Amino acid sequence: MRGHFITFEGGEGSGKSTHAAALAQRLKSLDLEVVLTREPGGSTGAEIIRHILLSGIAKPLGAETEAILFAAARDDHVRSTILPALDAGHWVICDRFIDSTRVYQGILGNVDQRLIRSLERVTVGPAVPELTFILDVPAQVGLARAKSRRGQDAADRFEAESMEFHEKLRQAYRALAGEEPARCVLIDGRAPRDVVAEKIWSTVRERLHPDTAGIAEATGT
Ligand code: T5A
Repeated sequence: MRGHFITFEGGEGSGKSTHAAALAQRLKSLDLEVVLTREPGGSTGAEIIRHILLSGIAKPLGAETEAILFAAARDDHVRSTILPALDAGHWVICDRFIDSTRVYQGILGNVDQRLIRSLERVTVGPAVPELTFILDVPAQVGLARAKSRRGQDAADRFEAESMEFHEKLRQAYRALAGEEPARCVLIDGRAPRDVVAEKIWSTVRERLHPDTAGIAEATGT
């Protein structure tokens, strides 16, 4: 695995897609090869499973079955998209990954941690993120943003959960950031977009040195 793997996490409407795309753009401006992807989805098979999960038709089967479906999608995504890109030395930026399963299904859905960790071991293999940005916004702010973005469309399976669910989700992400400080960076997502983007960019520069990566790529060192 020669590339770099960065993930974005957080509640609904916290700004993950916005900032994953902004970071991808910045890395591309340095002539780096970047793959911007998302979960659930990011490969043909996983996009089919995304449709099943977000439509809510799997909800009656319970959180454990949903966790297994997210894992099936991840397995396809990791094998078809993420690992080939990392092996080719590319930068992979993923909108949601393992922490979403840990938090949504593990903590909020009460799925046994041993099952969550086993599914993770099987699906992720060497594709462990080096850096994870957790965008933190109050549930009310995130849901209002998500609602204004989707317009007249109906809320999906998880967005439609209660305010209490989304506030617990926020607390679970904050706790996770505290448990894994070497990988996870908690970012205040309430700040203006450019402030959030600068914080993300300075962290990536400090930890993964993209400015010199382009030179190394070009010279094969
Ligand atoms: N899920 C996923 C699980 O339960 N388990 C799993 O293992 C996985 C992988 C995915 C759902 O699946 C669940 C979690 C999710 O519920 P999704 O459609 O991919 O669903 O939805 P989300 O990931 O929640 O994405 P959203 O699009 O809702 O939120 P984002 O990406 O966090 O927010 P973004 O960037 O689209 O921004 C929302 C709006 O806010 C504005 C943007 O312009 C946009 O309009 N915005 C800001 N406004 C003001 N200030 C800022 N700083 C702003 N940043 C963004």
